[in-house]
Amino acid sequence: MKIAVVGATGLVGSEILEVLEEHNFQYDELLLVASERSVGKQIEYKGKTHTVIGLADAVAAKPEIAIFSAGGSTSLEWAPKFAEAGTTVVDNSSAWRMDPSKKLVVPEINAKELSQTDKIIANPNCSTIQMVLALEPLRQRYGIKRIVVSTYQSVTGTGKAAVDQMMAERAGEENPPMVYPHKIDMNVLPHIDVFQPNGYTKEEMKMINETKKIFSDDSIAVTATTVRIPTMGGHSEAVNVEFKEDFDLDEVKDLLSATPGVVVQDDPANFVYPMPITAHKKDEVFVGRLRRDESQANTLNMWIVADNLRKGAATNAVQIAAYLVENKLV
Ligand code: 2RA
Repeated sequence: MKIAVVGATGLVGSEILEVLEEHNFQYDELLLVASERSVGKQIEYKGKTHTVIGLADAVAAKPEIAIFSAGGSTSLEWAPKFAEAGTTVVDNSSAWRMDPSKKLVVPEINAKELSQTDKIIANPNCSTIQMVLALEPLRQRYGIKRIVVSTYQSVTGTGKAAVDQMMAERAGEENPPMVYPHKIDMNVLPHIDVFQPNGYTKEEMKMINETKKIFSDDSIAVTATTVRIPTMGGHSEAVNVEFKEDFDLDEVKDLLSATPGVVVQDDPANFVYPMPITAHKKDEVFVGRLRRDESQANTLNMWIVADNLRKGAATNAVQIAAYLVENKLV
């Protein structure tokens, strides 16, 4: 088993390496791949020095699996080349997510749909993954009519340069390089990714469209407001979900507690609720503040937090890769 990590020098790339090690993912050879400017760079990993190679060399090496986190344009150009060489690509970018011929996979929900013929598999957007994972057991039990979500997203979702902007502002540096159109430290930006003609941002449209695709249900109404906040540990989401049938709050807690990958943290009397600072570096999705929306029938309010670089990116991708291996799909 030869596995390639494409974009190995980025924030998500290094998280993928950590998760592969923590999950004890078995391989014979690991290829660390990056763009031309990082080729030749040495990376210490699991007591070994790896030299970063370029994309063409990685295609020629014919790995069984390539986990991509190198941005949409790299994926569009290179994922098909890997696929043609027989490699199965698990792609973290948005390039293939809404392509009807590609599967959009959260393993706990829809990995069963994967087959040997899926050579490019899309990893959903981070803010979508944590929401759908927490909603899935409730969807199965009560059916979902409508979701209203507002997010509070970590700067790590933008990448290292955004973390640098925030930390430079915090340190009081004059004129730090700006990734966002405004200051991010001590601020909140109701703006993630590019504004669309309908007034929503691309991030908001990803949450809307990807949710329907993962649940294979276009009848679910979804609306989203996505917001960047000056934090690093993970993304938080206030979710208001209207079910088709009425629910019992204790049953909701039991269903969520029994869901692999979901942890309920809901003890307001003792100030226990999910937070990015406690979700940081964890693979699970944390759910709390569970309460009935008293303004509308069959409607629940919940607070969902996950490390966006873990379940929102690296962990989900590594779980897809593990599923492919376990089920002999590569
Ligand atoms: C963000 N969803 O947080 C993005 C990263 N994929 O900006």
